Amino acid sequence: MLLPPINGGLSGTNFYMDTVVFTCDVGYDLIGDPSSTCQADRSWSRNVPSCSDIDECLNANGGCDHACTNTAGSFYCSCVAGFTLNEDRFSCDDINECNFGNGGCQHNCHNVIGSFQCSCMIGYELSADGFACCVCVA
Ligand SMILES: [Ca+2]
Repeated sequence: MLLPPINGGLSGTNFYMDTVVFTCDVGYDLIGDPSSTCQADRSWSRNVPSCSDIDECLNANGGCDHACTNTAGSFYCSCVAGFTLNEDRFSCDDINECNFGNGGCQHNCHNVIGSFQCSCMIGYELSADGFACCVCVA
């Protein structure tokens, strides 16, 4: 009896004139002949095909907003810094850092797409760390 290709399967029996049909798992392309027939001399008419991983990222970036990473049998999307992957696993939304501990800003936090900025109340100056506010020393 033939063995199925790696990452695939087969159906059928190995009696004379029987045809075995090969399939590949989701995320794999079948390379070769999809079926083989048992012949009178007990050999098979075709070689077992192989199952090759589909690089989903090559086609329209896999549908990902930002980064697409191909994996064996699948792929996944990820987002650049400052963005979070939505529940649809494809699209990326800006993270409003100001909603989390005021973004670490001592006074005011301003969300911008992909980032955020701190600012200080009148009479204060933003310190070099970009978060703390200090009294202006002229
Ligand atoms: Ca893949």
